[in-house]
Amino acid sequence: MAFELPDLPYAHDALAELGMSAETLEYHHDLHHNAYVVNGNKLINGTEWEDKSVEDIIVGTYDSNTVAQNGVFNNASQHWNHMKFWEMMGPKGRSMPSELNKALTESFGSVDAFKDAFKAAGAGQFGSGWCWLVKNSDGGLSVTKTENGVNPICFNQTVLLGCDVWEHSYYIDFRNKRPDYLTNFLESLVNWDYVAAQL
Ligand code: MN3
Repeated sequence: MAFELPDLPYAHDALAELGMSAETLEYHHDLHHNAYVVNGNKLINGTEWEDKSVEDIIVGTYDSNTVAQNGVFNNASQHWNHMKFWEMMGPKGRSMPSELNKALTESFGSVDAFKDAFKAAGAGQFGSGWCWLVKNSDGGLSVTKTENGVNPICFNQTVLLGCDVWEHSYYIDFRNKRPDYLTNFLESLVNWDYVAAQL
């Protein structure tokens, strides 16, 4: 299926007072995400992938033998990553549902320990990529990080939360301070109701 750029689930300026400016969302959603949609459609048009779901394209084109993924994978995976990323943030829902608090405490010892692990994964990703909270096939939760556009569905994991640590995600608002961006993401931007719903 042709990729389509979804509207943001909130106004471009809805997160500004929470630490993500309208300018960041104009660049990140309207330009960067849109480029993955446009370029992905050019690459899948007329191929075996043009009628497949974005998830099938991601799993079907991921190459576990290389860091340098192919163009179809990179654009499809980044399209998926960004669709989820917009949903994972919001102007409301900043208190954590009790079932998520319980699940995080069971897997990490405490919510603070989860947050420390998530921030360390994001800050420790060398170059562009993502950090994630995932559910494994055994039901346990883990924090992971991936290079560039790779995402956890390549590894049969369910995504609960992800944070884009490409420079385009934070340089307007936080300049080079990626750790501050990650702290603000967890403390002010995450829509914990969405995260809990993925459990
Ligand atoms: Mn991005």
